[in-house]
Amino acid sequence: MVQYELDDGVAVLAADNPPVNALGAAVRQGLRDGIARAVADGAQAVVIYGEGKTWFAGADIREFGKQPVDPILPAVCDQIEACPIPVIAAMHGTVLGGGLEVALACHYRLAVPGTRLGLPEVTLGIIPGAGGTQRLPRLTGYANAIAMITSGKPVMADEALTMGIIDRVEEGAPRALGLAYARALISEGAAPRPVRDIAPPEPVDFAAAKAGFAKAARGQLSPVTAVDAIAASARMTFDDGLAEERRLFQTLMQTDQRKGLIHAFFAERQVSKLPELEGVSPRAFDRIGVIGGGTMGAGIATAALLARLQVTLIEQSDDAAAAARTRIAGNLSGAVKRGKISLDAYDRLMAEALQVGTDYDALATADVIIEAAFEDFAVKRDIFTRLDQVARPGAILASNTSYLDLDAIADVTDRPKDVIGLHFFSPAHVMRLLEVVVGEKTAPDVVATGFALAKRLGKTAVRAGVCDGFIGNRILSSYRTAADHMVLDGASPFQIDRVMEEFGFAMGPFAVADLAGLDIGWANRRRLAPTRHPKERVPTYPDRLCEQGHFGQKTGRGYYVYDGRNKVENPDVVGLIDAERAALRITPRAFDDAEILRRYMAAMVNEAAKVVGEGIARRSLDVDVTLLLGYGFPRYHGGPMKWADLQGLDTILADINVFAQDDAHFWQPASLLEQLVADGREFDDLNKETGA
Ligand code: T1G
Repeated sequence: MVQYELDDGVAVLAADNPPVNALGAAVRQGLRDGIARAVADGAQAVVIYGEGKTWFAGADIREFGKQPVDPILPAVCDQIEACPIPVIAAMHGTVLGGGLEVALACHYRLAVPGTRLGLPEVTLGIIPGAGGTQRLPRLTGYANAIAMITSGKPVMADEALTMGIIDRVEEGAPRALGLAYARALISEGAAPRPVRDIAPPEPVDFAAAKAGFAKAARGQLSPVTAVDAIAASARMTFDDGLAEERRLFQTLMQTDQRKGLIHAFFAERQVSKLPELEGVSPRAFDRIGVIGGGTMGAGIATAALLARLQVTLIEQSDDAAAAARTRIAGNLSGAVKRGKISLDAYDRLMAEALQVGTDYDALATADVIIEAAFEDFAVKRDIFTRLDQVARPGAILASNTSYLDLDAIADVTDRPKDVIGLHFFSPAHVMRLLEVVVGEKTAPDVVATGFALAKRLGKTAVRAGVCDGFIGNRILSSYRTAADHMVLDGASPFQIDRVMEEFGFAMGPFAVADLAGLDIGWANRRRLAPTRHPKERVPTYPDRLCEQGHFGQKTGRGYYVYDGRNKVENPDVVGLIDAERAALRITPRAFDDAEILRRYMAAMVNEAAKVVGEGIARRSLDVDVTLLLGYGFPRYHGGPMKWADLQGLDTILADINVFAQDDAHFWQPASLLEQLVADGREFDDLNKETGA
């Protein structure tokens, strides 16, 4: 994994551990042996570089939680730094985590343009554990070091040069550049330059920095702990600082947050890998059709344009078509502001790649047509009937429905095998999640095309089966119902929001409802009313709020009253709730925060288990990724099913059985949950069984 070669007095260590040169045990041993051999061979310098697409992209995450194998990375870094001859890091690709720490232990650092350098450990629930918190500040100062380590965000090579992290940015092959740099250093008689010898910079107000991150972290430990480790470098000797960093690193390694974040890392990479799609080729697609230019349609069109696809958007009238074009222009200019595209690209996309009109015939050459019209079956039936007439044979007909029966929509056409659900999340050109809803008759290559399109759009695709609300919205309606029940029985919606925000959500369920628009929930309640089970408890006070024209943020009033970015609890809500309780003869009782969290999460996990048990989601990691990317589930909990595993499924089931004593209709334990508890297994075992 690390090839050794002596090139005219310069030892060259070539790391070759695809796909990302992760610093697994064999690579660490290769570095250790390579450095020792270079010294033994009397080399004048050492060049380290990575074969393949990148320099070391960090420690091998798959080794986390397992018995460490020597040499551990800090020891390798110390050995490199103590090497009596200059060691040069010649970098390209993604220099991340332990990979950057190895570079910081080297004496001279060069990178090719476009290289990204960062310490993303906090995004995995840990901190740099091989000297990053001690060496980086010595090179770039505390402000830069704190910013890089607590955000986990990489910097580009030219920025790293300006920040003093690296010495050179040069075009060329890393090996050749490294050798040239080594020869120049040898000719200058340059000596090793251990970073540990640099005095720590002027301290900053670490306490203030820490306080700032605590709020933003919403309960995540790693960014805050990272400040503690960095601060140690200001008051301790280098070796004591290293030891303190290691102590804090080990502490975080033991946390559930680390397990949750590592699970999220691998789940996001696994979720779009479906055994059923192995060997299935997607259909070609370059021309995308979009039906409907409202918020969702315009967002979908924008996502396609940003992916350099040709887009034809159809609206019902010229005015509506013009409004759609304006919305898309607004989305794209936002992308210009964020530096995602240039102004030239903006002009080209608006002028050449986008067609907007009212004539369905313009869709005759489209490869994939995505319907994003009003969430009403009759509307969708008419659209799919027309699409069936105009779309070319082999074109894929997709619906962005978020609730409706995709099989019923497909059966409107003579080509149900070409029909699929592509459920985007608002704003569709920003949100990463895409539920790929597979109908009973959807052909495998149509599914494969759905996943390929998602990848092209930069989305993370999750396969979902057909049921009311698919994966995400079905689970949402369950934990929302549990919240509504608690309000009817005595809890305050504002208390519930606070508890879920303390759990790590950016917003509690009632604030989210205000953001999404209370009219959406209202329409959904009306849609479901005719088929509602008599034992279902559905509050009516939200309908009262809507009848008064209060739809949340968009009307300035909902559960909260909004004044710009400020919001305060809407006192009218309390009155409406009291009135409903009185009408239902409910004597309200107190709910403590712990019970609110247990009920809310039990409802989420129980419904998630039903969704996996019924095969609507293939694996529990599919549910986790859906809730993480589409519903703001706190990433450091790993997703509801990972969280449940870490809590212990038996405790969740026990809670559900207790809650069922009051309401056996709502609290019906999922048979999958009961089975796993009986077998002493957990949701993650299911992932493993599918090779995840
Ligand atoms: N360890 C193990 N496997 C890894 C890995 C890693 N560090 N990085 C990527 N992979 C796998 C990944 O699961 C996937 O596998 C394949 O490589 C391609 O990845 C002491 C302890 C480098 C930017 O956090 O951010 O160092 O799915 O699909 O989009 O302080 O991977 O094909 O089977 O993501 O081109 C710090 C994590 C570790 C970097 C490439 N390092 N990786 O992105 O490909 S902690 C990181 C990434 C640490 C020290 C501490 C990205 C990437 P599979 P991919 P990509």
